[in-house]
Amino acid sequence: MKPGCVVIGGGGHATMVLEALRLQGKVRIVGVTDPDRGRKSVAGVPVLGDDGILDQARRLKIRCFSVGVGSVGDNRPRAQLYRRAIESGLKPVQAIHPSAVVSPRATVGPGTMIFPRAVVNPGSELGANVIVNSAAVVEHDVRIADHAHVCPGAVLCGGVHVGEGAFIGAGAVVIQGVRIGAWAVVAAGAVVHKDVPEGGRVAGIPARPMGKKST
Ligand code: JB2
Repeated sequence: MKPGCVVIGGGGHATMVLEALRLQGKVRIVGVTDPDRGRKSVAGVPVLGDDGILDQARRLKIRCFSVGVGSVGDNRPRAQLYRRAIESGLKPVQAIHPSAVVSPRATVGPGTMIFPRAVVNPGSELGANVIVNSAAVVEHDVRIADHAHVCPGAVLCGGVHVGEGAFIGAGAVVIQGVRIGAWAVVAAGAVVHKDVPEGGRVAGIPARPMGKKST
């Protein structure tokens, strides 16, 4: 029998995760956890309760999980939920949409999700609990550390490094070889041609620290 799976979080991102898991067909989706008591089901999947459910996983025959919270702009909640589920003895499951193109020479970490029409090219290494969102392009030899989120339509050119928990906004372009520091934020539509330090926040074309006027 396929392992029982819970999706943590029941908003918009969870609907994407649920669809990828369903189409992948490797797990039996048991339910969703969400603190919002008004939410009874998500995309036809029952909301089981809040994250306290994770401690009852054995009784509910749940063996694995996927983080279904997108937490745009701050990946810390996603990282915390991932650790919480691991501490509850659950195994992270990948959610790779069948229309994504993932090179057999790329490596994809546990709990990582790759959404429709995304591309991950040879030599790239994706850590745990990473999101490569719809139609994002991860070129060759890119490294993306745990909990980072590459939003829809973003392009990471060859050899880019994305640090732990970094956030790359929709449609942003990171030029080849650039390093994005841990927990940094790249705004939607930015074109990044220089390294961004840990915790840095940049926007614009070319990207500059947020809050500073272009000259
Ligand atoms: O600690 C939590 C928690 N915090 C918020 N545990 C659990 N299990 N669930 C949590 N949530 C729930 O996540 C909220 O109660 C809410 O139901 C859900 C967040 O839903 P929302 O649609 O606001 O955000 P999202 O993270 O699912 O989606 C955002 O990020 C995606 C990447 C949206 O901006 C999407 O448009 C975007 N594609």
